[in-house]
Amino acid sequence: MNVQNIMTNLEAKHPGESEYLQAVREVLESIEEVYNQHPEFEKAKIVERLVEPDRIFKFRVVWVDDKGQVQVNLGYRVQYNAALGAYKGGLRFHPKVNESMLKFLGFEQIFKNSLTNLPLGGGKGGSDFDPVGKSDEEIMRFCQAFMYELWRNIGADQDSPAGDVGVGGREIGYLYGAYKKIAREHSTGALTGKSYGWGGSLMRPEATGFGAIYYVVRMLKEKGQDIAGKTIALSGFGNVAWGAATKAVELGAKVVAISGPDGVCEIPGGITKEMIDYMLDMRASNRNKVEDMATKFPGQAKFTAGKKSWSVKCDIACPSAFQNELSEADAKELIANGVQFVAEISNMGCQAEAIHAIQAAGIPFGPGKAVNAGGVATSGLEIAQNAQHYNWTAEEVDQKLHKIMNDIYDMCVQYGKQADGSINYVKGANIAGFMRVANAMLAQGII
Ligand code: 2IT
Repeated sequence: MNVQNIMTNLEAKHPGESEYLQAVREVLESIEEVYNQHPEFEKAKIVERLVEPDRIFKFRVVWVDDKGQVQVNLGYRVQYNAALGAYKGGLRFHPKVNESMLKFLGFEQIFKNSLTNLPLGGGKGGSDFDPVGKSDEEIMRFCQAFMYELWRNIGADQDSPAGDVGVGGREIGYLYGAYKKIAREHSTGALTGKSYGWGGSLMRPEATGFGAIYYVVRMLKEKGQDIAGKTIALSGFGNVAWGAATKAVELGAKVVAISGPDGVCEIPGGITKEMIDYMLDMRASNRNKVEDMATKFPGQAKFTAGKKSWSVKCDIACPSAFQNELSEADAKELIANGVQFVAEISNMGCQAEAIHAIQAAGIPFGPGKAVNAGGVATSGLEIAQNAQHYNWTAEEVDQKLHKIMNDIYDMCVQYGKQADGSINYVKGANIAGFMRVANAMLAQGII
């Protein structure tokens, strides 16, 4: 494989799909050396097959808003690769959703799901529907309209969506209700992130954030450090930041920043349990304003409009909101302020130049597809419970999640250890994730 040739080809075939091209380039650059040691991969054109999704469904979603007006959105499901199992990955509802974004997310999902060591293929979907300012009824009607189209293409052994940005427990409830009504099947594994009591797994809401902190703890341990007493800057205030804050505080760390599209909330004394609980209300309100935290807790949280979390001095920076949210300039500001570790909890949270700057400064950098894999891993555990018609306790699920994150960490070290003893976690995650998929594709023939 010659990465530049492949990229030139893809750029010509998919012009303007910047997020997709960025995600593919990062993986190919990481695996190039190993790939070229395996002529059987080249012969079977593994990379050329991997970079194109198996198929993409694109559909119109029509619904009626509270004023009685007809609204038209676009819906998508990218079924990327099923070498390891049925397609698995979240749904994103956000006005900027387009094919490039979902292809990047689906592509990342293949390797992330591979890292979990569970039988999960890679997929992603969503809509350009904007949940901000929508009523509960509007969200329900949109979810039902979205499922009118999607239901035929999902199922526990076919494709199992879950949440992502803009899709949480409430949306999964409406989507699953609609799915059951149309498909006439109580097939619980067709969607994950369901609530406990009707097929949901305990710990799934916490899993992405908890898993990320388990991974960060290992990154620190590698350097002989402990998370207790460390300051952490998170971004966003959604499900991922909520879970990470909960676990970080439990382990004695201090979360000093969260953010929103409107700006940053600095919390010099560290986030409290009451503030973490309030993050859930902020998300449920659909206002998408982090300023609400400072209004509710005036003495503890200070809001600054237009600023990001990366302007706040911290030991550990964890992007946990959206792709490319941390730029090269942000990375340089963090480094100047003494950041010691950076771990992406959002998918592709850092721009490529930011990662290069962080790594060049000798700061350990954990990539999203490894750090945030606890979410989809626990979705895999939810499907396993659904197949057994059984529920595990929170302790059982957490124990399994913790082991999966430790195993992912170990794999990243195994494949990412450099000659000078440092660990390139990006390389480690990409190679470890890729090898399992490539070997499965080889074994299953030219399809
Ligand atoms: O990015 C992700 O891994 C998710 N949004 C979770 C996917 C899942 O199927 O649980």
